[in-house]
Amino acid sequence: MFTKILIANRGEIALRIIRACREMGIQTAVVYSTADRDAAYLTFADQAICIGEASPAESYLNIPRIISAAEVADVQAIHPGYGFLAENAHFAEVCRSCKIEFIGPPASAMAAVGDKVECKRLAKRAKVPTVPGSEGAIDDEKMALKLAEQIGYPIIIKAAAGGGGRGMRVAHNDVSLRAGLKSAQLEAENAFKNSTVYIEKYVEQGRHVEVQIIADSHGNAVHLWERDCSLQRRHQKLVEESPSPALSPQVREELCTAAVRLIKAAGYQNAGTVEFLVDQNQKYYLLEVNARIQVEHPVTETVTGIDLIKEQIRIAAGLPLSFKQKDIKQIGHAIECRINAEDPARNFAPQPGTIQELRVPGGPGVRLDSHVYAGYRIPPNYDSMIGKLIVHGATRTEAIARMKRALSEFHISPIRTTIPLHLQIMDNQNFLAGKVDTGFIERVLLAK
Ligand code: MV4
Repeated sequence: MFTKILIANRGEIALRIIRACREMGIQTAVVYSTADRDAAYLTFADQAICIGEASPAESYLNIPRIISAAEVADVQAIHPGYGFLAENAHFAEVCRSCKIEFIGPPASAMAAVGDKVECKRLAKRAKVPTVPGSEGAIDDEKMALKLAEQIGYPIIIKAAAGGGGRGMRVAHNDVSLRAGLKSAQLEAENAFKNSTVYIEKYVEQGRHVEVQIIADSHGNAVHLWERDCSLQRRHQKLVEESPSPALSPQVREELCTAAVRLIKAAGYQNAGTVEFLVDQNQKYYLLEVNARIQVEHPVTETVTGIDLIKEQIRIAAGLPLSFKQKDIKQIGHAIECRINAEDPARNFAPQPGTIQELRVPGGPGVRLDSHVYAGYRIPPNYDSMIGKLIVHGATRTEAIARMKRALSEFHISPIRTTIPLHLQIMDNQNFLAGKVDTGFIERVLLAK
C-alpha cells in the first residue's frame, strides 16, 4: 500500500480524501492556491504545499506545479478528486510517466470514454442501448438534415468532446438544425479545441439516472447501484438520491448490468459513473461516462456501506476489489442536497464572503461533507458548493422527513445558500411522488 498520497484538489473533496487516507494510515500532502491559504482543512493533512495564485490555470490546473509538489512531498500517488484535472488523460499519463500512480482509470480508457462518439461505439458493441442518431460524427449540414428526416424532430446536437451539457443544442425543425449545427460546432471548437458534433433524437422529459461502477486491475468490475440526479438547474445537480424512485427492480437490474458491460468493454479501472437518460416508459439510453469520483458519491456510500475513496486508493495500489457483486446491497434510501453559496432569490448569484455564524445539523442518519466553519471566507474564484448534506432513512419517506429536519437545523449567516430551495423541493408534491425530470426545477420550481 502507498505510504503517502498527494491530493490535487481543494475544498470538501480534498478534506474527504484526507479523511480516508488518515483512516488507512496513509500520509497526505495537499496542494493549495493563495485563495485557499487560510482554509482549516489544510491543517488536517500532514503537509500542505502552496502551488500558486487563485486562478485555476496557476494552481489546481497547473500540471508542472502539481508534479513538482508531488516530487517535493515524495508521494507514490495523486488523487485528483473531481473537476480540475480529474478527467485529463494527459495528466494521468504525465503522473504515470513520472512513476506516480494516478488514482483513476488508465489514460487510454479515460480517453476512450471521454470521446462521446467513441463511447457510443463502445456501447453499441457492448449491447448497451443508445439514443437513435448519427453513427458517428456529423460531416456536414446535408448529412444532418438527411438524418433528421429519418429520426424525426426534436433532435439534439452534441459535441463529441463535450460533457455536462456544454456544446449542446436542441432543434425542432430544419432551420434551427442548420443554425444549431453551426453554433454547436463553433462552441465545441472554442471550448474543447474539437469541433466534432453528432446528433440524436431528443428524449423529452427524461430522468437522469447514473450507475456507480468500480473495477480493479485484476479484471473484476461491479456496479454499486444507481443514483437519480434528475433535479438539476443549468446542468448543475441540486439533489441526488438512491435508489431512483422511477425504476422497477427489473429495469434497475438491467440498467446496472448494462453499465458493467460498457466499462468492461472500455478496459476501465477504478471508480466511474455511467449516465443514462430514462424516459417515461423506463426505456434507458446511455448518455456518457464520467471517469472520476463524483460529487454525489456519498449517496452510494450511504446505501451500500462501501467507502468509495478507500476503494479507489486500494485499486490504484494494485489490490483486488474487497467485495463481490452479490455482496453489494442497496439498503434503505439516501438523499443528498448540495449546499451552494448562491442566492436562489437572485437568480443564484454567487455569495462570496465570510461565514459569520454556522450551526450544522447532526443526529441519526445525517452526514455533512463540508470544509467550512464559522469564520471561513468563501473565495470568489471557485465553484460555489460549500457542502453536501446527506441523509439515510429506512424508506424514501423517512429520508425526506430526515432531510427536512436536517435542513431546518442548518443555519448559515450572512451568506445566502440553496437551503431554502431544498426545503421547498422537500415539500413539493411532484418530488414527494417521485415524479420529476431534468427540466423540472427550471420549468416548475423557478418559473414565476
Ligand atoms: C440528452 C437529452 C435528451 N435527449 N440527449 C445533458 C448533459 C449531457 N450529459 C446530456 N444531456 C442531455 N442529453 C438526448 N438524446 C437531455 C439532456 C439533458 C439533461 C440530461 C441529464 C441531466 C440534465 C439535463 C438537462 C437538460 C438536458
